[in-house]
Amino acid sequence: MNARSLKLTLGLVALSAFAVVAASCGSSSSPTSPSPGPGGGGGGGGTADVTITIVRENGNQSFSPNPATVTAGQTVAWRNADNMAHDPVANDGSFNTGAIAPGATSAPITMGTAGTFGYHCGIHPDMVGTLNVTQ
Ligand SMILES: [Cu+2]
Repeated sequence: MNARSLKLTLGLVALSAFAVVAASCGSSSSPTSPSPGPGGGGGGGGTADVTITIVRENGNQSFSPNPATVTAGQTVAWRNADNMAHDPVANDGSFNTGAIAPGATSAPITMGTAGTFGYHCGIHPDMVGTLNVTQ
């Protein structure tokens, strides 16, 4: 190997090393790794403390469990097990998941205030549930 081809080889190595760095930079912009909240105690993993399943449009049997119970400060999400979109929204407007596609789970919603919250589906108002937030 003469000096010229050695230089060329080194240049290629440097180039491919740069490509690897660039590629790993690109992929690291994907979702940030979830960090467990302070105080420990379950949860973590980016999921809610309590997940309520949307079964189907069926009056007060539309959500499971119903009523659901969560401690103030914890998070709740709704998982849509039905084959149509649903939109859990508090009767008092304090929360609204937005429409949840079939098979999808809403973003976790933090329940900051203790109380009993009735909610319904914004798309199918006959779908009703209750969420008890304890102190
Ligand atoms: Cu609905």
